[in-house]
This record gives sequence, C-alpha cells and structure tokens, in this order.
Amino acid sequence: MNDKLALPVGTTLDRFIMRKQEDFPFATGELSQLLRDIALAAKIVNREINRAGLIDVTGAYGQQNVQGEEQQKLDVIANIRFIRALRNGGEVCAIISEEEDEIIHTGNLKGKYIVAIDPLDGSSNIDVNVSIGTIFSIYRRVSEVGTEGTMEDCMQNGTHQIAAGYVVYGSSTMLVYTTGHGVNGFTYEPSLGEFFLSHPNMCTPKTGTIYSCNEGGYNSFPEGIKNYLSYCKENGYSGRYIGSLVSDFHRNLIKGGVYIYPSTAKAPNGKLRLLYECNALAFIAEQAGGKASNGKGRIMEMEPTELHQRSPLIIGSAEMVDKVEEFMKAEVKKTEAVTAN
Ligand code: AHM
Ligand code: MG
Repeated sequence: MNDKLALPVGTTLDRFIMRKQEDFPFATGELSQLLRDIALAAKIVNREINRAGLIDVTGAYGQQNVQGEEQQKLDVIANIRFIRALRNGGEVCAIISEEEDEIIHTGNLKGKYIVAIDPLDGSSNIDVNVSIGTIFSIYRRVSEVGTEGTMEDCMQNGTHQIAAGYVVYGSSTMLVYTTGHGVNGFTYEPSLGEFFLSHPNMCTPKTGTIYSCNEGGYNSFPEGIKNYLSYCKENGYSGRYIGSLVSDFHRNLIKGGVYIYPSTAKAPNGKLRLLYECNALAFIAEQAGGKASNGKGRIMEMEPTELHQRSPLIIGSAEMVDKVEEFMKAEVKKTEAVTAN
C-alpha cells in the first residue's frame, strides 16, 4: 500500500471515494459514482433489515429462484433496491443477480460497467436475527459502449474485476471494498446515515486457528477435506460456522481462519456461486493478503461457463488455504497411484 493513499479513520465513505479518485488523474468519476450508488442501496436495505420482525418483511416470498431455492421476502426486496439504485445511477449497462434468471439490461447503453450481485446472502438467517450480507463484483464491459451489455461482458473471469465488496448487516453494519489497491472497511453510523472509515488497509493474518465449515455434509466431503478437518481437530482449532458466508468470511478476515464449502452429495459442484459470491470475496481475500481456491486452483482464474455456475470454495488465510489444497492434492495423487496399479 502506498502511504500517500492512507486516509484517517473517521473519513466518510463519500470523501474516501472522492479522495481515491483524485489519485488517478484520468478517472472520470463513474466508478466512484457507482460505488456511491451501491452504498446508498445498502443503507436502504439496512433500514429494511433492521425493521424485520416489526413490518412484514420476514418469511418466504412464495417463489423459488432460478436455482430452485425458496426466496425470502427480504431477498426480493434487497434485489429490487440494488437493481433500482444501479439502474438510476446510469453507470451500469447490465446487472446479473443471484435472484434473477437472466441478465438485466438497465437501458443505460453508455454505462461502462457490469455488476454481479448477491443482494442478500445468508437468507436462511433472516428470520432468526443472525447477520446477513450483500456481495458485489464490478467489471468493465468488453462490448462497445452505446450498445446493450452482453453475456460476454458478464462472463469474465474474476481477475477482470475492477472492484468488489460486501456489506455485512451485523452487530453493526459494515461495507468493505477493494478497487485492487488494498481493502478498506467502513462502519455505518445510523443516526448520521453515513459510512465512516473504521478499518483502513485491512490485512488478514497469514494463518489462524478458526475453520468454518458445515460439517453436516461430512460423509460426502472429498477425502482431502475430511483429512484437513481431522488435522484442524488434532491441532485444537476452533470451529466457527454462522451459515452466512459474508459473516464467516468477515470474521476470518479479521481474526485469521479458513472458510470451506466443498462439493457434497447434495451440491456436487459446491453450493456457492462463482459470479455472485466466490469471485468478489476471492478478490478481497487476495487484496488483504489471503487466498481463495476451489481445491485445485485459484478461484479468480476459473473461466465461467454459465451465469449461475457453482464452485467449491476454500478461502481465507493464505497458509491455511495452502494447507487445504495440500490435503486435496495428496488425495488426488493417491487415487492416481491406485488407478495406475
Ligand atoms: P444464499 O445465497 O442462498 O443465502 O446461500 C449461500 C449461503 C452462504 O451464506 C452460507 O455460507 C451457505 O449458504 C450456507 O449453506 P449451508 O446451510 O449448506 O451450510
Ligand atoms: Mg448467497
């Protein structure tokens, strides 16, 4: 990190975005505006979430999304809020959302950017007052400005992200994002309606002693993952699993740890979506000094083949992710040796 870029704790998100833009003489301000649009939608969603239980926003919406999952009312509300903010902002030509079957054309043909979003992640936790989140990735379009966004624009691999972030609606609400120059976290002050810089230049510990994994699926985990989980237990690691990816990731980012969602019998390619969840968090993890893998290689280098593609995800402290990969690769070698004989 360039120290010249450091801004003091307490700087508002708006000022931070503006000051960062000044460091890039040819920036047009469109990406800055887009980040502000996302922050505005996050404030609105935060307000809705905080009223859950008082107004009729909890429970099932009565429909399934494209992946056959039960949509919650707040999933639908958050989806509408983010799409509206991005459409009104004008910088985005197309959006892809975990809650929508197809690409959404915003009608802003001059928009240079594409957004991939999981508007409300961890929705099974909404009704029980447990932290949930929003995850987003921003890409520059590859199609010509002045035309509609295309599938090719949306199917870029994670290395092409120009910004990514998440909002965690937790004991406080935080927005954490990167534009590829480190990671910064902002805490929401509800009485002022502002996000303030609270976690400048976030760096994740190289290693840790927390593993986060839903061990309910243990019997169908790959052998390498089973062996790694035994290693965690033998070494006295702590198991921590909220079941909200953003919250589990955020805790591990700060404290050091690894989050694992492997392939299972129920979800042979893993459960998490490459474009809406894995890539954004992978970009943030790497920018904070961590790693993200699918067990075989780097998440951000996976070439997407479909919008709602899933992937196993192993993400967090660099040395822990390396260790999981080591266990996975050892298992592959063993299988190869058996088949060769
Ligand atoms: P969602 O986007 O439908 O909410 O699903 C993603 C969530 C993650 O937040 C969480 O880590 C995972 O699903 C939990 O899955 P499981 O209940 O199988 O452990
Ligand atoms: Mg999700």
